[in-house]
Amino acid sequence: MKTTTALHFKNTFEKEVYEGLTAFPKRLSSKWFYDKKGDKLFQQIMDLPEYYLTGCEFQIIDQYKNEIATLFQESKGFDLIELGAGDGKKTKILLEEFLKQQLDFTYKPIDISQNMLEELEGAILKKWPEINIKVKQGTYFEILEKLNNQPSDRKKVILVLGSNIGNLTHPQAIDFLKNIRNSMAEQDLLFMGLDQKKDPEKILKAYNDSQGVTEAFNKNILHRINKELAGDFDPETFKHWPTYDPETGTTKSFLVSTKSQQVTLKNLNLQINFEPWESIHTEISQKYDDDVVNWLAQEAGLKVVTQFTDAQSQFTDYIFKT
Ligand code: AVJ
Repeated sequence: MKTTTALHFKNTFEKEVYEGLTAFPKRLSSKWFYDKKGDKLFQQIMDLPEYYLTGCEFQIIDQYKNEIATLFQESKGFDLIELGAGDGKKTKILLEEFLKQQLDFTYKPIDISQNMLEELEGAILKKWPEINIKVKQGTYFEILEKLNNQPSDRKKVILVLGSNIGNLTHPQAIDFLKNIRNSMAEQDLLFMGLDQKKDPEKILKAYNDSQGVTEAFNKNILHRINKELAGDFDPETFKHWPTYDPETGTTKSFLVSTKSQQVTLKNLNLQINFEPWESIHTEISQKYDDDVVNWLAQEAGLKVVTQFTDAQSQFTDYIFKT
């Protein structure tokens, strides 16, 4: 019983869930994974043996921290702005190096999750009380908007680790990079980690781990809908299904209904029908190569100036300038 009256949504979550589940094919955005439970599950994912991304980038940063610090340093000081800081596990290696080299810097971690930010700030100040840290909660978009509206002459280094932009399609990634570029002056740098194309089997395992943590992470979006929109999804009747297309480098994750069923979301006054084996597309995790990265950069008016990779070229951290 779809309502015939005008629809009023309390927030973008309601609006996007409504639009995504009444569309064909059905979809839900991966940005809704990250409630309190989702944050915890993603932290568990980063510790999984199959989820090689975190370990690879950790290793790269640890190996090249000295060179990286030299590229970032600036006599008048710099602001390290991290988009999607999470628990800051990899960034802490850099912070430690900057402190060791007595660089003048301010750390500005930004995350969509206030929880994660509070934990991060607490952990950092406990370890290094002398650090200059200013946390900010918000989406990438809101933060970039703010950066653009408050130009500063201090050098900015923008950090986006963990292949976080892999959740965007190429056109969305170009838009995002253009936005970042608009906030960058000549001296500023963008440091971005991007997961590379590799053995499809290895990629698939990273999104389908043996302990089922990624499955729980994917299904958490259904639990969240149940909780926040008074829904009656039975997550057990959906199958976690990641795919990897080596031609495009796109990993896609789905939730597939194992039977014909009807789901009600009371708060949206909405009933949704699922055909047997009908899918909900929940995430893309794009994999890259140097050609694609150079193309994206060029489209956004950026240039790759340096790059660091691990011994097996599984993951690469790129430094871009305007
Ligand atoms: C945080 C977007 C980089 O796509 O690899 C991990 C999220 N999803 N396992 C990724 C994720 C499933 C992750 N990013």
